[in-house]
Amino acid sequence: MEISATELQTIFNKIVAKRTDIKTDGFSMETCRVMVNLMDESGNGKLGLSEFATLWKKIQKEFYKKNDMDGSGCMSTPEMRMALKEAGFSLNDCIHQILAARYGDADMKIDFDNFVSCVMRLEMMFRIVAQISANRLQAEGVGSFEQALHFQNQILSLRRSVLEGG
Ligand SMILES: [Ca+2]
Ligand SMILES: [Ca+2]
Repeated sequence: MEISATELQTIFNKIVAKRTDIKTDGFSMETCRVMVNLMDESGNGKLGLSEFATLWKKIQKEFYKKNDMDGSGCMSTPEMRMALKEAGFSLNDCIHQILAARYGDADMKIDFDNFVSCVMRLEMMFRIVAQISANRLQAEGVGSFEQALHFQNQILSLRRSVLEGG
C-alpha cells in the first residue's frame, strides 16, 4: 500500500470529520504534501505503510488533546507553547509569537490541522539544521563547504515558509 498526498488528505479529513472534540477546518493539500515529503524515506513521493505509521505517531490526536488543557478543541498560545516544548522543539519567545500569528486564527487560536502543519514544518527545519551540523563536523574540503551552503539556503527558504507563510 502506498499513499499519495491526495490520498493522505482524504484519509485525514475523514478521520477528523467525525470528531467533535478537535476543531479543524480540514487538512490542506499543502500540509499533506509537507507530510509526505517529510516522511517519504524511499523518495518515491508516496508513503508506504511503515512511513505512514511513523507519521501517524507524530501527529496523534492524543498528544494534541492532552495539551488542549481546557478542552476547547483548539490550542491557545500557552497550550501551543507547552505542546511544542513537549514535542522536543526548543524555541524562543519571538518564534513562539510568530508561529501563533502565522498558524493561529484572528484570536491566535490554533486548530488541529494548523497545529499539525506547524509541527511538520518545524520538524523539517530542525532536521535540516541537524544535517548541517553533521555536515559541518565532517566538513574540511570545498565540496562539503558547498554542501553546507546549499543546506543553509534550504534553511533560509524553509524559515521563510514556516514563519512568513510563503
Ligand atoms: Ca485549520
Ligand atoms: Ca485549548
